[in-house]
Amino acid sequence: MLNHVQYLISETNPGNLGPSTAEVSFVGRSNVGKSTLLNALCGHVLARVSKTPGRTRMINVFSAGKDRWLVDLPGYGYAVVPKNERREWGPMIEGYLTGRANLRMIFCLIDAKVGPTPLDTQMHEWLISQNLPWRIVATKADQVRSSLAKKQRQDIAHVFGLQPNDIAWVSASKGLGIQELKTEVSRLLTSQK
Ligand SMILES: Nc1nc2c(ncn2[C@@H]2O[C@H](COP(=O)(O)OP(=O)(O)OP(=O)(O)O)[C@@H](O)[C@H]2O)c(=O)[nH]1
Ligand SMILES: [Mg+2]
Repeated sequence: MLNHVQYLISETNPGNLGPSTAEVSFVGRSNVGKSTLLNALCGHVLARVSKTPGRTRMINVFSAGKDRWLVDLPGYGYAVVPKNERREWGPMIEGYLTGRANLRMIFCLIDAKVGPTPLDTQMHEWLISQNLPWRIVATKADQVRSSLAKKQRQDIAHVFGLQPNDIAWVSASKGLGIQELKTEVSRLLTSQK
């Protein structure tokens, strides 16, 4: 079902978004690879990617079928984004994440090489406090030397109280783990809750 994803709408006010039947979203620090992963999952370029962080400034909604959404969110932790936009980030993202009745999963992206940053663990704790569904995805796995990958995956999982196999380990540029994640997203968007 992810082969025919189309851009639907961009919003800064989550209150303006209409209802969906099912949706999944992607959160993480700026530059972690959210937009790139979304493009890889869909097999074509949809979301804007940039060499400079802070590219995604709005809630960008993509449709994978009638009222089935994939939602690309602006990243956190990028200081160069103008102050007023940074101030708006919190209410915008929090409003979105807490306001969606059919949000099936929030994929929390962590840079595989860098590991979780304090802002990542803060976001994770906040999701738990809100009782929202989350899943950890380590991105840019191609950047981790293969001799270190096993230990790094274990260490990242440990920070979130998980086993290595509980986190997705992906590389959008090399295609690693993408098929598995596609299957997972398709299931989330089609299942009867
Ligand atoms: N090596 C490698 N680089 C990647 C991968 N995925 C993304 N990148 C690069 O990381 C940079 C940021 O990617 P984006 O997808 O724009 O990141 P984002 O999380 O959407 O960033 P914001 O929109 O600023 O929040 C780009 O230069 C990508 O090419 C990957 O799997 N491997
Ligand atoms: Mg982006």
